[in-house]
Amino acid sequence: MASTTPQEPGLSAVPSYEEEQSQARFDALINQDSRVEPRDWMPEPYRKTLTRQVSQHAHSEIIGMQPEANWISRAPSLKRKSILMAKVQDEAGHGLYLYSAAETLGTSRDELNDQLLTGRAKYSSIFNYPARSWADMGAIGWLVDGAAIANQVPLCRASYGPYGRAMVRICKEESFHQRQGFEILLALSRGTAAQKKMAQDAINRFYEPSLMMFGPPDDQSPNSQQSMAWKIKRFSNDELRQRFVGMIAEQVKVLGMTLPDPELRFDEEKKQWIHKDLNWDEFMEVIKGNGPVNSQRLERRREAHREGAWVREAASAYAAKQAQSEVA
Ligand code: FAQ
Repeated sequence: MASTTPQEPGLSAVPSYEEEQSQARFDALINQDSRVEPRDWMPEPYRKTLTRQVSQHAHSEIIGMQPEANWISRAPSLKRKSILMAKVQDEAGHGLYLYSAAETLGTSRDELNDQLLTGRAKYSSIFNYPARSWADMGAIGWLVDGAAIANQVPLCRASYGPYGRAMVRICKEESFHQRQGFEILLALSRGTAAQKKMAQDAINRFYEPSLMMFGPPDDQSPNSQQSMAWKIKRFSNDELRQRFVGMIAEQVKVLGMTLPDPELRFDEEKKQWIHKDLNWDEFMEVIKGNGPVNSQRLERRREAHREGAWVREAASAYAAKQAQSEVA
């Protein structure tokens, strides 16, 4: 049976008997669609790519709280305010499950957090765009959480157990988030001319960045092929993007709004949705840190981390006291 893992350059060309056996056990788990658990041997490149993806995902959830948290105090009613607060809290919870999953791969949460705060880690490009109006809360829920679900439902079957299991709960909550976003837009679409305009403007601004959440086109995605061979990813970036655009092309009709994409159509022959070319130069700039609000997002995160120092100190002091009283 072919190995799921290519030989790393620089590693000894002749693996030992034990190494071969470990790789064979790992390959069997992957090929049988079983799960790899933290106790199992895994090739270092598998551990590395999972740590990369899961921690980037965790950072996205945490940074992703900011655009919406910014609107809690300006929500148009008490009901909208409490729903938005619950959603933002959910995102914090998702970040925590994902950091825990990443920690099972051997990198501490402190180290992962440090990578984020020092700008060494990526997080989703989408959160580097500002949320300018209340309608953006609708567009974020409908388009951003919608794209997140389309991307993440297949991740519930990811080969790494702790990641797949975390995704099950996350997807359930994201699905509620998407509905609340759609419902905000639906209410605006039935409102005054100014409210309709605000909703359309939000859709126009979030359409393209939400399609970019799926990552670069397949022929420019260095990680996809190997991640699919390891059954971390189950579909390619373009496959998921097309699936998502097809879903929203139908849903937008219910809103009586339009997507800002004159080229959007279903190709009967190829049986797939075609959308306009996306601005990948802009995407590359955003993931390099030069998006509209990258520096603002990171600065806010650093500030929140500084402000939270006393909580971490108090929690450590309490844990130390508890440990002492258990010894006594
Ligand atoms: N933004 O080779 P690929 C949410 C990077 S949902 C920034 O294709 P891969 C919920 C990529 O990391 C959002 N960077 O990479 C929410 C790689 O860089 P590296 C988070 C991106 O991993 C909603 C390089 O480009 N969801 O937060 C992006 O095979 C509302 C080459 O790309 C997840 O993270 C991007 N959009 O595929 C919260 C889902 N795309 O590391 C609050 C899990 C690519 O080599 C409010 N992740 N890059 O230096 C995944 O499924 C994958 O990691 C992809 C990228 C599909 C994102």
